[in-house]
Amino acid sequence: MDNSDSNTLAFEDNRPQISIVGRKNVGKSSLLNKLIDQDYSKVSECPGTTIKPIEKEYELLPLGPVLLVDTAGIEEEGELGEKRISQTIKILSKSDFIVVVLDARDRLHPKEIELFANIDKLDVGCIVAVNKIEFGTNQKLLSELKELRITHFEISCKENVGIEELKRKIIRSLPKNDKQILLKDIVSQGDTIVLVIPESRQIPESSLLQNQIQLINEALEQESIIILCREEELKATLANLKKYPELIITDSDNIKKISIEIPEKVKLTTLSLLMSRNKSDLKLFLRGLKKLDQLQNGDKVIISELCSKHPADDEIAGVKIPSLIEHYLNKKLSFIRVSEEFFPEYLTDIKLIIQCIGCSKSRNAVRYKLNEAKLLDIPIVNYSLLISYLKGTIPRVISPFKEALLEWERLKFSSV
Ligand SMILES: Nc1nc2c(ncn2[C@@H]2O[C@H](COP(=O)(O)OP(=O)(O)OP(=O)(O)O)[C@@H](O)[C@H]2O)c(=O)[nH]1
Ligand SMILES: [Mg+2]
Repeated sequence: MDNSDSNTLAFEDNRPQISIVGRKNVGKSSLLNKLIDQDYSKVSECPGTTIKPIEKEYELLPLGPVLLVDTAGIEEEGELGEKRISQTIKILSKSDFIVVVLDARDRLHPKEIELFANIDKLDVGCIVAVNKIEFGTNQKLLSELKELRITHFEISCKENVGIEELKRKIIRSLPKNDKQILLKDIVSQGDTIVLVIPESRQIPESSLLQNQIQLINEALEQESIIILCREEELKATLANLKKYPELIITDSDNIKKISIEIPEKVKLTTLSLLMSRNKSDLKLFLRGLKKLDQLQNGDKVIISELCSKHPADDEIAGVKIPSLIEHYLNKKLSFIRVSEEFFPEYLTDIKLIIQCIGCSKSRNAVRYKLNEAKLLDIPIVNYSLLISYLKGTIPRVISPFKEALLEWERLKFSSV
């Protein structure tokens, strides 16, 4: 059965996506069919049979539902090939796990080496399946894999060899669906935390409330003390305490003022940074920030928005961020607002991506955007860190996050 027409990639789906990738004719579709024990994706001896992603929802026991995706071959082939290349980027950026299929008879193809290099840029699990082993395995292929320190599984879809082992390995390697945490890892029992209730127009109210509740819950679970106040009462609140709190969480709008008023030794951060850090990669964003100062007049900068339109979004993405940056750099840039699932293919020569924090989106939706930026080698930063930086409050706002702070220190001494 050919299912090539049923291929809408579900954006907001939180089922882990397992993608089967590789060159044409290596047996990707055969492997998908073997894994699910059905003739689902079309198999033929003709190279180029699968021309677009074929999805299959599957109950991978004992793990649960996953989305298996069979893909087109990765080789370049004129104009159509170009499209498939960017299709590969789309597939990789959405994958939670990747199975690369190779033909046991061949040596590594440059496109396969490029594929491995791309997978390396992502924080994603990967298994290499060397298929058609009944023909015998090319020793040169094995030494090339060894040189790249790539471990592999030997399989034959035709003879049904190694498929069950491969399946078990995939199950063991899939990332666990860990719950997002806001605060737990940075506070300890007995700590006092002051949450300055934001008036934030930057975050939709429902999401704000939900995050504040989670924050309070986590603080209580950690047996720490959490005090809530408005900005006007912060001074009086602190005056009532015998010592400074271990952490103050405030709004990006008043972070500058508060950071001046509160002694350096007190850890201080913003709610939007707490909310965004679990959906993102602070270290990647800090590296992106470093590129901000290098922007020149006319450089293209993407403002990437994920969330459904909130009246405040327009103001932040369309007005606030561009004018803050241009004012800071004293340069005129070319801002392009993008809200598609993937960055449009016609966009080239982008110097920086500024990503919204995705406050009403799943962690995956944000992760896909970060992966895309990594694969395209474009620096990326999110609204939250950018605004803090432009207000001169970095590294102060990253003070509670040890790894991010270390990265910032490292970047100070690096030329990147
Ligand atoms: N001998 C042998 N043939 C295999 C094996 N696995 C797949 N094939 C054959 O290889 C050919 C290609 O298999 P597909 O599964 O269509 O390969 P694909 O990678 O999906 O190919 P495209 O969709 O064209 O990129 C078919 O004729 C399969 O029957 C295997 O383990 N051994
Ligand atoms: Mg195929």
